[in-house]
Amino acid sequence: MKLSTLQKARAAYQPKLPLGLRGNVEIKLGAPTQSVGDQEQIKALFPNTYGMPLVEFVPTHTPKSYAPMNIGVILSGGQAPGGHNVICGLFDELKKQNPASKLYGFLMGPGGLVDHKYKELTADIIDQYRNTGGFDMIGSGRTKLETPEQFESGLQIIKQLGINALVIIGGDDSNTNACVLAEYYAAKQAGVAVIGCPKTIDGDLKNQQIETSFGFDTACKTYAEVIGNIQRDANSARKYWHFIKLMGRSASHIALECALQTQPNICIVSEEVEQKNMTLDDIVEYIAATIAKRAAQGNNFGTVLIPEGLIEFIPAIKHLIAELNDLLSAKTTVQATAGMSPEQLIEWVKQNITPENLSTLQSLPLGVQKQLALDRDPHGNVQVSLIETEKLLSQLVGEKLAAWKAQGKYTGKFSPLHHFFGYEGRCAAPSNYDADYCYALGTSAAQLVANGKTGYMAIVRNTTAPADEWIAGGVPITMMMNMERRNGELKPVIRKALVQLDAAPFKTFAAHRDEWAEGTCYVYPGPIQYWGPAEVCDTCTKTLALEQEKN
Ligand code: FBP
Repeated sequence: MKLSTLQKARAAYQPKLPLGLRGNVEIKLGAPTQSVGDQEQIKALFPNTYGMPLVEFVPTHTPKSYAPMNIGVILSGGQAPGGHNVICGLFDELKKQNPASKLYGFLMGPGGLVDHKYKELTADIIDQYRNTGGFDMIGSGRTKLETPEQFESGLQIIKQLGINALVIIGGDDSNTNACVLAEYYAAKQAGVAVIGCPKTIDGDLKNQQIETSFGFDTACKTYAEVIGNIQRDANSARKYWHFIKLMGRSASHIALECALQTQPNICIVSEEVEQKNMTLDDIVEYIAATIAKRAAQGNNFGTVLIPEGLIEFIPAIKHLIAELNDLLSAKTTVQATAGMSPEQLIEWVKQNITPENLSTLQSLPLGVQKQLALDRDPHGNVQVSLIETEKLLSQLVGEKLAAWKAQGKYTGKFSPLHHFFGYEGRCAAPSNYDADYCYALGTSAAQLVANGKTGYMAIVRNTTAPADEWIAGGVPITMMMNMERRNGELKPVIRKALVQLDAAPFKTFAAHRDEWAEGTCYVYPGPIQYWGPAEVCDTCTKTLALEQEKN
């Protein structure tokens, strides 16, 4: 692999570790835990991994000896900056504990475990990926680990390679599955631990214990840089309205963080749309009204940030999707629609949903109808990254402005341009924050394994303080679970963290948005910096800073 000059220089960066993970490490156990909801049901489903205590790693003068052990690592789901550093931290700690230990990477996601595709990760491989973006060291995938057949197939290769623990680096769904796997192996006394790591650019895997999921920091800074560049262009040429969709499958954390960093004219927050019971037309009206107000001041340009998951939060569309999910996952539907073409299937769907949902479906362009009715990812989610909400909104806004023009209510000029930022940021070279955070997560994961833990997620807290003061440890995955309806069935899942409308990040945005809408208050954050003053290079996201301020 040919490295760029920047990559070579960046490879030499030594991620900062919390004091608690630097030298000899001791484990401190907290009180027993409870799940965030549905305690009795979660306890019954996870008898071997429920109620375990929180774990913290603290420095000690007493050296400890570690027997050699083998760990298997899996990258699961969408790429997020810093994944390679989790593996590097895991590798370095494992070898530090005992140089005879081995790290195996399962290839292309959880499927690699099931299909026995793996490679041993040696120092020469690891060294090529230090502080790099991407998941290409071992690849990632979205195979869902959920059946006993998959677990048993995994166990065969685990036994063959003498693996003591699996570390699964993933989002909420993957960590839920990691917990199911941990429970399965624990119940069987299979002698293999399962540890999770909180990954996703979406920022929605966070709670009392997890401050943020890794990758959110770098992805948002990357998008904010480009949004800033677009805003500067818009403010220079003064002729385009830019409709910018931002990734984030469900929650609007990325859009909100980018808004806090760049101060656009408009940012839609899905969670607010849902809370205010807004229709698609309400959103269109709000955007069009802002465009008209700016036009009245001679400003026929601006920026609109749109969260990727918006469509699923518009209450009428949400009801429609809920009915479609139940309908499409029912065994009777699978039998009745076997062998149908997509066109036949969509017709069948239209004949089998309630009149109310049918009229919502038919109010949408055909392409969006197909997306909602047909395409699902392996976890049963609508593939929102494929729905062109930015174009849908700008088309509807254009129609509304044209109608207002005909009525003499609007005299501006509306020239929209469209962007979708998602894949551009998911593999960016990690910011110092993500490089450090991920390396510490990997180190923590190795410590959890060394201390005989299973069913835990590696965590690092207090990350708004200097890295020395970060607190590393583990949280039982069952602690983050509740029961939710998925594909027509109640399932134990990690509770997804949506944008809280009463929390500081949204409140800060809401306090300023009217000023940003009519004025031109753009901020141009510029590119991520790796070398220079700490206030430029080592800052966290505004979301995290604002959330932690309250504590
Ligand atoms: P994860 O939750 O697996 O981290 O993935 C998140 C994400 O990046 C979303 O923002 C986006 O909707 C989705 O992945 C896109 O999926 P794919 O990579 O399969 O196109």
